[in-house]
Amino acid sequence: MMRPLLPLTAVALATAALAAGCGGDDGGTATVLKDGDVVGMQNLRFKPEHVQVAVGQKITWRNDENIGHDVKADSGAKFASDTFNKDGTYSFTPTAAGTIKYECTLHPGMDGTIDVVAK
Ligand SMILES: [Cu+2]
Repeated sequence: MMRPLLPLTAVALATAALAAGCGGDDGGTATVLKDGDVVGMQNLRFKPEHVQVAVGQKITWRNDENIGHDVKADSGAKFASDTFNKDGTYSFTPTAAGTIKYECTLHPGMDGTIDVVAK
């Protein structure tokens, strides 16, 4: 009787993994940034990790903890900050629609995604 249950369990787990999406940390849903919103850096994470902005809309990151962080694009754009400390900020303005993947080079797993949409 137990044997038929195993494949079902595997399917359920695979489905759950797919549903998580986008790294699994933010449910895959992009937070639409408004002018003046910032992406925080806290507990070795970008908050929120997945954002959406329009072409030409400035994105500002702010370090909210007593650990240095940086911001470097991995794909979809070219930017790289110096390391900055608590209350320090860094900004980037995307000029083309697409998906930007970025990271903090100091902390493996501290990654973010920006969906840049046409105005
Ligand atoms: Cu970091």
